[in-house]
Amino acid sequence: MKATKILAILTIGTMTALSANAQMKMDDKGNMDMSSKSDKATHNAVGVVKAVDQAKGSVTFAHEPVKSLNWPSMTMAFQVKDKTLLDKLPPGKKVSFEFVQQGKEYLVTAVK
Ligand SMILES: [Cu+2]
Repeated sequence: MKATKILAILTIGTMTALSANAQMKMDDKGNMDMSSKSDKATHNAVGVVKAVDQAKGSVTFAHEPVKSLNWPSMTMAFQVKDKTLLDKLPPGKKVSFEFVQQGKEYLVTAVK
């Protein structure tokens, strides 16, 4: 039953991502290379670094809404794929970053 629920959530998430893409197409922003068709969708977000845990390799962001996941703005922790990414994440800095879902966690894969 749990799997069914997760599948439903994923389906809604995909639909949301597709409609977000359609809107972007109309806006002609040029950033259309979204991986909504892959299993491991990459999400883009903007957030302010609130805390960094070097030992755990995690970062807490106060992030803005994430359309591709239908998330409102919130403060939450992410794991980083590579601890060197933490060098780009001084507390207080506002960055845009990419992340993927990995099991129950969210993993930052790139910081811009
Ligand atoms: Cu969040």
